[in-house]
Amino acid sequence: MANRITLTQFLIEQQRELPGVSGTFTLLLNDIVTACKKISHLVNRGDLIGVLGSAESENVQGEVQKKLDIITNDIMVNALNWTGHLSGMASEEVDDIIKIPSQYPKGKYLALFDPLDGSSNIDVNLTVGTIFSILRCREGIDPTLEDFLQKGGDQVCAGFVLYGPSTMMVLTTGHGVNGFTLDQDIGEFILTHPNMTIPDDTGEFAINISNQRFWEAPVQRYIDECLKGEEGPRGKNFNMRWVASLVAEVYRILTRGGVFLYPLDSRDPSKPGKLRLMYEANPVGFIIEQAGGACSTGQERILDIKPASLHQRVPVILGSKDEVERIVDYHRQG
Ligand code: FBP
Repeated sequence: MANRITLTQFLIEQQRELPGVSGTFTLLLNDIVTACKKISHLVNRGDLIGVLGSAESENVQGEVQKKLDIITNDIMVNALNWTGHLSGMASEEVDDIIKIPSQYPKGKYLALFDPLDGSSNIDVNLTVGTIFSILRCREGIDPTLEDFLQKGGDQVCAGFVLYGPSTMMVLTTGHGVNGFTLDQDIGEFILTHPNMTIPDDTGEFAINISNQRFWEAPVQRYIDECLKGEEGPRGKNFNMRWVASLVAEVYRILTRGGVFLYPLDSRDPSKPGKLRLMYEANPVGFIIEQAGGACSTGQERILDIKPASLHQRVPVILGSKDEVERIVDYHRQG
């Protein structure tokens, strides 16, 4: 344990190696860390403090919100709006851009977040998380929607926090992927998983198979071949997992490889997928690529998409590069 470093020390040392860095970014990340520590505490206490269950209200996605969806959103907003590092925010739980109150200075970054990912799991005590994406912005302005609609490839930083058996943060600033475990005794995230990388090959897939009848032919073909195992064209057996928490699926893939699909399906043509581009697909896509994996819609690289709206949904296929490329190839073949 002796030489393990804290997240703050890691960031400061990483920033020292980068030209022209002011340190504001490290302060912004520390604000996000403080918010996630508060959320970790609340999630852990659950029914002891009455924060489980539904809030009887709907978000812009038309989903019934959990009490913790709203509470965690407020924690993120209140931890970030006064600091002077941001010009604006966007959240899965809020329809429009979240403006910085006029009494506070505005900074040179934008923060986009899913305050409680996997919220359908919160009442059944399974892993949930917070996902965030940081973009650059002209300093001191009131940002417009156009300022937010930047490609995922332009992200400055992306991360997620897992509230599971242990609380972990996974982070990239475009220089690889590192994992940190929250030491509850000292209240600090400690670097425990340096330079996380995803094996190119895998024998594990994750998809909600109950939607199979709605999938397109390329995904039907891919999953069918996996299920046929060593008797089939792949000549090897595959295992399946589905946690229904994107953060948990991505962390498993960062740890032991695998491929995750929430593909396009025919249920509702106005929704070309379930996951949201700006605060789910883009941040996990950046992390996956920085760890040597790939992230696609099946037709195009997620990080190349020019966003059209704040809560835009996209099909997501991510993980071990060889499998993602095989699925993309099946789409090309039609
Ligand atoms: P939210 O919980 O933030 O709405 O995220 C969506 C999500 O829960 C992902 O975390 C997960 O991968 C997926 O939806 C699960 O979908 P389904 O309920 O269809 O299995």
